[in-house]
Amino acid sequence: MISRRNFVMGSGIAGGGLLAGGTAGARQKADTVDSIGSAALIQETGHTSVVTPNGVTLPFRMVEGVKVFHLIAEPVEHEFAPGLKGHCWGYNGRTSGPTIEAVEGDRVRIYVTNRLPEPTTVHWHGLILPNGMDGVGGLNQPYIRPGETFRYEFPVLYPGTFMYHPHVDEMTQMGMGLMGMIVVHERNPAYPVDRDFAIMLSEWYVPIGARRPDPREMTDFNVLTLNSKAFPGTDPLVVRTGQRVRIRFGNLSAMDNHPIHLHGYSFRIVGTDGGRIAETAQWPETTVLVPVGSTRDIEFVADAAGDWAMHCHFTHHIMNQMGHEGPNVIGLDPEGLDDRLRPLLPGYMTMGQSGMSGMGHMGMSVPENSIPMKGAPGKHDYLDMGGMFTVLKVRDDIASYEDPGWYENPPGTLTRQASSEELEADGISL
Ligand SMILES: [Cu+2]
Repeated sequence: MISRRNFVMGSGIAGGGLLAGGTAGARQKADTVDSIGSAALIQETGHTSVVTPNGVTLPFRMVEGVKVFHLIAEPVEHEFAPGLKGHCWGYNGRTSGPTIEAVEGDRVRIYVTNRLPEPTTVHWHGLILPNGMDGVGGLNQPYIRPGETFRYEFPVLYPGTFMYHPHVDEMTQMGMGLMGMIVVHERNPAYPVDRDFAIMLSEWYVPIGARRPDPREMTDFNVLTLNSKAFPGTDPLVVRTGQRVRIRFGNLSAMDNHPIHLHGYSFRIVGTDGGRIAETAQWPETTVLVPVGSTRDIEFVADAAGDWAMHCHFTHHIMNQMGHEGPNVIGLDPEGLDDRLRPLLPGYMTMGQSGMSGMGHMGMSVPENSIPMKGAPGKHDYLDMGGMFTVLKVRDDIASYEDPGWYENPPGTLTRQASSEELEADGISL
């Protein structure tokens, strides 16, 4: 059997190309994708195109059997969530950058243009490729200096979930938003799904009132994002009941692993950036830990309708720009204190003495361009979370993947306040 390495070195392998193939298996066209690239890909393999919530797929052009892509690294204006905009860096006008989709056995050529104020490169994280295409500035190649365009070309040999990011001044460039996902589909899908999502996890420090993320921060990240969006800026994941679902997570945070918890389901962790996990080695989970510099794929059948939360389980990662300074006032009786402080600080109000809930929605004024602890109105009450939070919306008989609104709970399946008769009947005295 040919080794992986030899396979790469002898890579005059079939340059991908458009195989004949009907559209029978084409289930869905991603709404955000350039029609040339995505339609060709779906036609070629019969697979479901990847959906990047809040994001897009990078279009490509077929040139003599090679898929040609163009990435442009450049400063971008980015909205993390309503209320918070930032001066970031990204690819092709956005952070996270567009998702690159290819098919096992393709040959890809990726042009990278540098419109940043400093040198960059691109590393294709997890792909098995010739050493000179690996993108580590200084080690594998000269820097791509401002204004220059480099040309990378290699075969994509294995299916899976990978990432791309700079490998020059990594701390600054990733801290400013330069990163994206790479999805390589199987040529003959052995594990077909109906809905296939790609989500990049990352973390930022945006000082309150500032617009430029500070990439020097080491610990106190205050904007935690899914595809560079913090809740309530995150798009929901919309799925029809009964569909097979894959969610691909990548993590290019500076310092934090993220335990991503999905409500309502038991899923299997089926892949890493090293490849598919053998079925005998998969086990059921409800939380998947996505370490920095890794990808994890999960799969499940969406057999339970509802609005299911999906979020990082670090509680500080479902907050936004909450300050961590100042005394702990939980349990404090503020009577008298506010009266004494108001002559000095007009409008002063001690906050947080009964916990932090409520700080997002009591209409307090916040500094311009900031989202301290902000959530969003939910169906039943205020949803006081931010950061790495989104909703998996599973619905019967939906005709599109537009946000279907809030879930209507069937009669008798919604928690409510207990009546005194019920409490008495069950022997509970208050
Ligand atoms: Cu986290």
